[in-house]
Amino acid sequence: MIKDLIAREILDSRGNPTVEVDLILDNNKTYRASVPSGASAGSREALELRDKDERYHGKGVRRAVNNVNNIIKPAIIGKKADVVVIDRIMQKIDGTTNKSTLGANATLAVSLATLKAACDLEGKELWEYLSTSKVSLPIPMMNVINGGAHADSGLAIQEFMIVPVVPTFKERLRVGSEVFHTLKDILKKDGYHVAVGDEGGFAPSLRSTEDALVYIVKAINESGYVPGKDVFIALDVAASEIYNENTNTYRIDNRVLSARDLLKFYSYIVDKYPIISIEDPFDENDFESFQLITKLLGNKIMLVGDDYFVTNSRCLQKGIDMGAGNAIIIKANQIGTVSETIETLILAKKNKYVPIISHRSGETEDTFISDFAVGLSIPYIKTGSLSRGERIAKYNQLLRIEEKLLRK
Ligand code: 2PG
Ligand code: MG
Repeated sequence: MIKDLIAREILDSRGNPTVEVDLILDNNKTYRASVPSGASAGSREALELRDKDERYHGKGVRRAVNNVNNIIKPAIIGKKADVVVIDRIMQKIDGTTNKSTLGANATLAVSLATLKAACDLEGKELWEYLSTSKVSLPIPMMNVINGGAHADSGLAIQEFMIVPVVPTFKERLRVGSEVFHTLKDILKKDGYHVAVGDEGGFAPSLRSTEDALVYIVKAINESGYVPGKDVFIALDVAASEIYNENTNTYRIDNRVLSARDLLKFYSYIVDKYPIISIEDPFDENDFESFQLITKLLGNKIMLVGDDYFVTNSRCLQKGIDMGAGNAIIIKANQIGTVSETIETLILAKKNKYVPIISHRSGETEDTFISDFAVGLSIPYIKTGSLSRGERIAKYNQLLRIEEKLLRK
């Protein structure tokens, strides 16, 4: 039974406040969870409640913390640690479709802490507790060059990721790390800065998208791997960030492109480089262009909806009905509870949308997404580059899980 709930304001990897919760059971054990935070958030995401006062440039989360301590706590004390039940109670108290009363940062922290308590009561690890069938280790999409809202590299595309597809997770991590360090060397040799952006990837002032792609292919080759065989490339354009709604155009590589011209550019780079997926290729409200690119490139690559779908089953259903996209980013804080996250995941799988679990650009040391990836058999994980502790913590957790699975 839940005996106590303590929420507090902690800092995320960018030094901004976020919510952490300790849930205490009547056996006096404590279960801790914290929530991440996005920079290029979709407009349909559940509300991340911020204080908007003088503290922390308005980013304080004392209201969300108070909602846990004063509203959620009295409603769940004495209840069993059952995540579906606790989520429903919070949804009912909240009463909105986007968690705007309590804040999705408040509800997700409680939801995750409840999940951790429930699985410990069964003596299981989180990934074991979540698994219903055969589990597998995900393929990482590692964000080695940062642009967009995550860095001041000047690159329009937010994330250039390498995707090592070698057999074990341990080897995928090794390949990723080797390519990352080769990339560092060749960027340095050409006089570029190799400081890292929010997700631990480099943020060099490259001239264009193609320049970044060329460097990545070179780094894969020079590391002794074969681009398009051992290692692929994934892109997150986060196109809402480069979209101008007044002119209905996109700014990329010092050019201003219509959706149609942008689509031509995507077709061109997909032909030329070993790209396996493009995330949020157009503005989050332009489902028609998303539908069109899926029609044109859907048999070659994954067209991934992040801001389009925001881990929300209603938004995903719209994509399914239109044939827009064929893959989906899963981020628990976009919807605000564990059970709704899993509902969206099930809907995606049922309709053959490839799920990709993801961190946020503002992260904490909580590694729950690694366990989700394995336990829920999610084939891909986006959790940043090969630097920064909050990213590496997720990779290291996957190493531990794989080791345990191989020992079985
Ligand atoms: C994204 C994410 C994570 P943010 O757009 O996919 O990489 O970025 O958390 O800033 O929304
Ligand atoms: Mg994204």
